Amino acid sequence: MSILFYCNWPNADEWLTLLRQAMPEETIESWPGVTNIDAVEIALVWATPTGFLSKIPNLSLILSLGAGVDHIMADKDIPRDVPIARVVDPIMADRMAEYIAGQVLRHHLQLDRYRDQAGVKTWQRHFPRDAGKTTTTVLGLGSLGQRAAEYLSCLGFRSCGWSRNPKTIPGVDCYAGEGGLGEVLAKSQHLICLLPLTDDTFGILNKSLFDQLPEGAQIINCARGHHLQDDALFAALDSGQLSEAVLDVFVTEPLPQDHRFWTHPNIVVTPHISSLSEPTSSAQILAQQVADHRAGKIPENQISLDTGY
Ligand code: OXD
Repeated sequence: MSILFYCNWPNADEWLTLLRQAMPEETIESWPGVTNIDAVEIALVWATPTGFLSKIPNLSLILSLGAGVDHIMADKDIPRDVPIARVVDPIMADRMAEYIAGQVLRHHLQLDRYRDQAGVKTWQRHFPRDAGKTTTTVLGLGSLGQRAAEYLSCLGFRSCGWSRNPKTIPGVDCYAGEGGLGEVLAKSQHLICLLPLTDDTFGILNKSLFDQLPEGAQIINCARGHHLQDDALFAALDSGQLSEAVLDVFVTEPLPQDHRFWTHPNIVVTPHISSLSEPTSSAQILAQQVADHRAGKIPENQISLDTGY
């Protein structure tokens, strides 16, 4: 019985080598070089085409190569009885937290302003708001969101977090549900989106949400491009309701050359690097999930088909 590996990332060969090293007893074949589809029991995947997984007759486990599973859930034909799990890698959580802390601090300390001033040899000081009087809010308190909120708390910000269901995280003020969202938005100078992409969160970064933030807030989207309504963002930036948007994820990646995001003075574009997967450690985590499944145990970080995360 074999494992199918489906991945179109530029470093797919490196992943395959590391996965084979992490589970030498398994036969891992990379699509399209699979010799016998009937023998495939486990699929390690990223962004398979619609209907692909449902054509594997003896599939008993689907593992996402990344933290997100929206690339699997988007396929309405996925076999409903096959468990799906995702990689939760502490290294990725640290990378995400560092990226977010960096973007919040750059904005908070007005570092871009000094870079521009240096360009015209201007010596002018701007006093930052105290971190302790500045609220940062992470929407989505999964493993990545929780780590980011903890980091911001360690940096001295008033760190808040919001999730659908109540959570408790030391050092973080946690809000939940519809009511909690309005309450926390009203005080968030920095709003970070790390929500899973589901029917409920599609387009959540919209006019109504931006209007509830304090004027001049910064938003950071490290979740998925579909969380954001582009026209609402441009309007909020142009009116000053938002001072800056940091975007690391896009509906189309790479971001097309002619996209307006590239040229807006208050949008920072990065190429989906906020939490790059680390194949060395992720291969070990995937190998453990495979071993658990082979031993008849529920693999860690299984997702629910009902909630989509
Ligand atoms: C992921 C991602 O989901 O890189 O892992 O976006």
